Amino acid sequence: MSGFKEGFLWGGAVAAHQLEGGWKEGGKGVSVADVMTAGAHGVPREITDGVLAGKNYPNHDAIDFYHRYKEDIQLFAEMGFKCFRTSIAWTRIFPLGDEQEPNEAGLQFYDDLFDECLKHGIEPVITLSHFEMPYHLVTEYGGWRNRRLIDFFVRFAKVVFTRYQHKVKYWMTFNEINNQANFHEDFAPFTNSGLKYEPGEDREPVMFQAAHYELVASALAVKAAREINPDLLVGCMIAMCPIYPLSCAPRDMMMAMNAMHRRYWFTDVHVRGKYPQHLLSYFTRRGFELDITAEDHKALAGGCVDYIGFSYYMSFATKATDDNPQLDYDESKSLVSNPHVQKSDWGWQIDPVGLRYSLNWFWDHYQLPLFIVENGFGAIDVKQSDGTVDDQYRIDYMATHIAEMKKAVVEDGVDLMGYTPWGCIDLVSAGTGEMKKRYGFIYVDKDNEGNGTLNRSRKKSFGWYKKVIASNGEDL
Ligand code: BGP
Repeated sequence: MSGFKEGFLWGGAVAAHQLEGGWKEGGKGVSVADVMTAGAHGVPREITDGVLAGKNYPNHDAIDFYHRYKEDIQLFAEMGFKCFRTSIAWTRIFPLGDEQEPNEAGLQFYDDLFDECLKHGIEPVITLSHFEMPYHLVTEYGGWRNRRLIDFFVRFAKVVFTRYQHKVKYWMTFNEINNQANFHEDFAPFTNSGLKYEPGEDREPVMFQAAHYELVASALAVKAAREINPDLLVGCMIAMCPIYPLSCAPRDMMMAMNAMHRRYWFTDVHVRGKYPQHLLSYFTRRGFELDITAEDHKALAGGCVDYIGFSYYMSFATKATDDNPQLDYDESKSLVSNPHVQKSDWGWQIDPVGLRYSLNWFWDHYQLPLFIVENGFGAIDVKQSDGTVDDQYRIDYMATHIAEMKKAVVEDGVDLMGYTPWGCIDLVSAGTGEMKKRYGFIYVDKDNEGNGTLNRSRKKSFGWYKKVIASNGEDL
């Protein structure tokens, strides 16, 4: 093959809660994203108990895509997007999460949005759950620590598969499901599973239990999609940060392998429909008694995904230490800085070769089509008086990543479906809640405090990406 295949899905990616706003419009309920305050550089977001007066919740209004989506899709079309990845806010369809009947106004919003995309020849690529589950499911049920969530999620999935089956072909179940492997931080497990840990609670088995219920729900959703319409393709979505050994010392190599096991076992379950033995052995060694039934095993085996969607921003590195004789990976303690790569302002290690490595790693392990559904460079952009932004650093980041992606396809033979850079229009950062950590080709006039006209303008990268798409990745 000389380049990317015909029909390669060039586009951009966002998530409902990070751009829609309209948090109370059209009957929408409160999601977990609506109870997270804005953070700042080095200051984590706070997860509050409900929505409290006087706090700044940036997702409530975000960039007002809810009202401005036609203008934004017009700009995506101008860049030549073939697809647009977004999520359906669960709380627009089931405001509380546990109702029997969906909210028609919410369903209508996504009908209109998808129609608008299709009008421009842009194919919607949809994530079912992207850090925005109904908050009511947290307060009433304890989030995904409760088995009952499986039914609520599958009901939601069936409703939207049925409704949009002729408008949306590509789906993903849970965004970056493996982030919650970092159970020592509050943010990742809360956004993924709605888990609020009790003080002193042994967090690790709680995380594994919640992840198990999510994986069963995902598998049942995949099965339901096939029954509703066999043309639908449902993938998983994994946050990929390949973990390198800091040195070639054998114990560092082993540590890195264990780390990959512990961060990426989720993919095994999604793709192969069963748990890897190393994890079952770990459960036994640690004495974890999880609620995993024979029915669950059957469900997992019956709902293997059609493709692997993944995000790629950076690589990690790890090393063995004397105080860790079993070489167990703990994401809050086991990572070290890689001296061979640069870092972004937020400390994210910039490693284009790691993308080629990741594509090969997934392909070797699973032989399923791959889809890069997030990649990009979060930076502080400076808007010039004419509204433009000279974001050459973003172009450099993406050009080097696309060049490595091309090597994986052309030289290594990886089957890649498409590429949707993250935050194709500036939006609220998930990790920090800031507006000033920007990823877009399109600048949105809004600051961290919520001030600004919300006007959209084209950055330098806008014209660059348009050229990349027009040349099918040849002109970088
Ligand atoms: C991924 C999430 C996105 C997005 C992106 C960038 O983890 O799927 O929702 O936000 O990372 O992260 P951040 O916004 O923290 O810079």
